[in-house]
Amino acid sequence: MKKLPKDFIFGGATAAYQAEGATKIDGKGRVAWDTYLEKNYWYTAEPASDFYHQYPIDLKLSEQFGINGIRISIAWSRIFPEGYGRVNEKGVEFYHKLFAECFKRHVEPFVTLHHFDTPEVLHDKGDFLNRDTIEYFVQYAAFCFEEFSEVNYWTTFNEIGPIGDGQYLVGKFPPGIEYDFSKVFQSHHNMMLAHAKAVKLFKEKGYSGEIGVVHALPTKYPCQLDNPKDVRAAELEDIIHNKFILDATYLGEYSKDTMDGVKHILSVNGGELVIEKDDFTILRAAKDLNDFLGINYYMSDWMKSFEGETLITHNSKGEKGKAVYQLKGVGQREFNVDVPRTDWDWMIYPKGLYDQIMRVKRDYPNYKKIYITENGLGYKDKFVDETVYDDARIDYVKQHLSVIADAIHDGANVKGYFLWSLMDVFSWSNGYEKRYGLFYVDFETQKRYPKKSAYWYKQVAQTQIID
Ligand code: BGP
Repeated sequence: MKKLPKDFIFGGATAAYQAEGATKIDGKGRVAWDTYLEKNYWYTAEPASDFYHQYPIDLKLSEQFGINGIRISIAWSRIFPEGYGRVNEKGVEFYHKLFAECFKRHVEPFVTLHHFDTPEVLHDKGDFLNRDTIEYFVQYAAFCFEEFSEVNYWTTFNEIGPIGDGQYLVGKFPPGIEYDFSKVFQSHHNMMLAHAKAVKLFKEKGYSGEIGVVHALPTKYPCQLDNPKDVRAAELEDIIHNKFILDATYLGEYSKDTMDGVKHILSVNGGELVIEKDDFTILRAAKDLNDFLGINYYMSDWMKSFEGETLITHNSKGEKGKAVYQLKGVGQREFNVDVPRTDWDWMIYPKGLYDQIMRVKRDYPNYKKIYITENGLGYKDKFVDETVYDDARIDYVKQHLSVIADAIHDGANVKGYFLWSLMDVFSWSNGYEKRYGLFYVDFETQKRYPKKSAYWYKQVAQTQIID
């Protein structure tokens, strides 16, 4: 029998833009996604899950289903419609009400300041490639720390890695630029500076509560362990997605291995990474101040050597086998390995989560604790009998909880798990068809229906027993 600790958090995760809807009311400013979805996709962020109005229902359900933590993000543009300057009081009021409801329902809010939704005004000026945005982010963070003193757990950013990748490599996030490695690393670097500055400020001002960052950490394996070229391909992929930002977070600089990899990738693909004089001083000042690391983990990848031009085909409609991912000077993802994958070509490999947790413990011993802040199965759920019999999701979550228990047993300090997603939300580049929730959302009526997984999760949360 596998069991998780008594004080373990069994949470559900959400993000403002994917859940709230209400993009045009109560003074909210535009974000780049508003325009980008209208132009490039077959859906928009309206109505999303109408969390802006339905949150009392979602939190009531959370309480009923034993969920004792929720990841929520604040929409920066609800507070500062132009990114800085004028404060929108209605936005402030909304989040106070939302947090109060969380506490009323005994669901601890873990609050993220930025979950992919930079205000459009700042995005248009280069987003985090423009260093001014770093300062505007810190001002926004400072405002939130002061205003929302009821919050106990703060996260600066959600997934600095996938933001850079989505915006400048895959090109499926606004502004939709493809294959620009120098922008990828620059965005990662600048966002890490913003994180470090916000953390330092939080600690210097002596706010109560904890602060950390959420990184997506997909594990990278070589296809053939005895092929040095495959091994190198996996190392380089790991630098792009994981090691660069982990180094920035916990070393306050980039290790020699990391920088060698970055230089190699930029020498092959062109461009540069600009690191200014004081940047490492800024990163170092925060490296030991992170109270926790959030790990989002969905998949692992198998890498093999590749000689050729970059080509990425994003599988946005869940047509299994459509994804192509090969990077010049880096390597190629091999999907044809003996591992199950989702319709969106995400390789399901729970052991990858164990390996990633143990890697953080081994390579970054100044980490204090870990929350698994996202994990879950994207699925084309079938709604029957007013529910979804989502055994595949139960199986997925069970396997991942099980390796978390193993990691704890082996000495890692993991304190909680947030299933993505609490209720169905839309997926950034895949729409409303890719569902993850414990609660099925009828997007027409906005009614919620607990799925089979919700009943299963409740039992695990109550007993801490996984199987
Ligand atoms: C993470 C994001 C979430 C969520 C999740 C699932 O990268 O933090 O916001 O979207 O992935 O991804 P997707 O919606 O692409 O399936």
